Amino acid sequence: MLNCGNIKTAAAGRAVREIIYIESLDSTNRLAMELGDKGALHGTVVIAGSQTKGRGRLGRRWESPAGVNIYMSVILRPDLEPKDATLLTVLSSVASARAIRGETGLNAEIKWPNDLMCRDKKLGGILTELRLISGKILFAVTGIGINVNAAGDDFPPELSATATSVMIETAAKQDINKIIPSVLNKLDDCYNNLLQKGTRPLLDEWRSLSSTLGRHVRVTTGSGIYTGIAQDIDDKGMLILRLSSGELRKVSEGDLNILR
Ligand code: BT5
Repeated sequence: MLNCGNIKTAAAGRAVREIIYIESLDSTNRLAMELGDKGALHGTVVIAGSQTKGRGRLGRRWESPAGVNIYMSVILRPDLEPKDATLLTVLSSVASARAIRGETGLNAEIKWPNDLMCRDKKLGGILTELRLISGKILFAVTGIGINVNAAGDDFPPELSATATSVMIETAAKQDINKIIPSVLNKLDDCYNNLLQKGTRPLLDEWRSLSSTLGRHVRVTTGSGIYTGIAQDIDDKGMLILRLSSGELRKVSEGDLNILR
């Protein structure tokens, strides 16, 4: 059971302004966008015990069984250009992977652009949504889904080969009440570092947690499919691919499959 009092205490004194916990919700991102539109402050956090319409990218579904995982969205009001907004996904991925590593010892990795992984299986995902006004970011919502204590049969059969959880990987039940404040505190650290020191430390940390770099990958984007070696990410969070022709190509979005 989630203990909001403990989470608030553990995250106290940080950018976290308010934590809203709802037992069952359609989607924490949906509610956070609504609250953002009503003026909710930077650092407002929405957490649900389960989601009936958890969102992935491109209208996909995020499986959100009750009481076992983390479903959390944070409202941010960053001074960033929309073209740099991928950095918010980088931020949440790094904070989540570090929190999982720190609290559970599991070697969580990041697969570009938004996946948390372990042994090439999906442990979680990030969905960042923006509210733009006159070409500027009014606010952003970064949604974090982490499979913590889901058992194999909590996933639908079509995900059984690709999804995993911290409990499955460590063979031990984990304490969600410790992982949530750790993610929030690390998100706060990374955000402050980004403001004070720029993108470099964040991107270096992403590189050290990445399961993608150096691998032979296929990226399916809205404008084409590219195959090559994942060479690096740039200072906006775009993936730099070395194609077999030797040409370097940057991709800003897409689905990445690791080929070998
Ligand atoms: C994501 O989308 O990975 C972003 C997931 C973000 C979820 C959080 S939960 C809190 C917040 N509120 C929301 O409503 N959403 C955010 P994408 O890269 O498009 O991946 C979606 C795909 O992952 C699906 O099509 C499935 O194949 C797979 N999938 C769905 N649920 C999963 C789960 N629980 N674990 C692992 N894989 C899953």
